[in-house]
Amino acid sequence: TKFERTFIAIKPDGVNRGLVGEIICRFERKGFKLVGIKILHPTKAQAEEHYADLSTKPFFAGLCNYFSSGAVVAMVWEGKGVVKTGRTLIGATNPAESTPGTIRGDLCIEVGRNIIHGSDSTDSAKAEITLWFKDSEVAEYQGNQTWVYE
Ligand code: YYY
Ligand code: MG
Repeated sequence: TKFERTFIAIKPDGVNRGLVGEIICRFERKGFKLVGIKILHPTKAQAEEHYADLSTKPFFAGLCNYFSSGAVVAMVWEGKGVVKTGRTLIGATNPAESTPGTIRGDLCIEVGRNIIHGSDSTDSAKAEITLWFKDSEVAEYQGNQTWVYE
């Protein structure tokens, strides 16, 4: 495809708080294209694999318990600069420091309940999309790109 992709997951607190539509809306209205979406309840092992880079951190066990504690909405979003701009839409890791106007800045309070995950680089995006999605679960379609891009 022409544009890069990122992996976005609405964590169990975001799903249980009914913030799925709100979060999708922010990516959609920006102009990014949703090319993969599903809801699933991750196993502890899936959470540990997803967050493997953080396995030495003191919060790792709590993080994996939280991530596997309920349903997660896993998504693939596509667009120019979507990895970096997606992180900007999400806001800083600690919601106490996330700017108002960002997803975390507007919708949550604690770092351990920060409602959303987004890939932090194009390399991690590729790895995370592969971890959570089969090729057949990602759709190609035209979308509104002739109106979003010059
Ligand atoms: O990519 P991002 O989610 O913004 O932060 P990471 O540094 O990758 O950490 C992943 C996840 O771990 C974070 O969203 C919340 C949790 N966490 C935590 O509970 N306590 C910390 N001090 C740092 C991160
Ligand atoms: Mg991260």
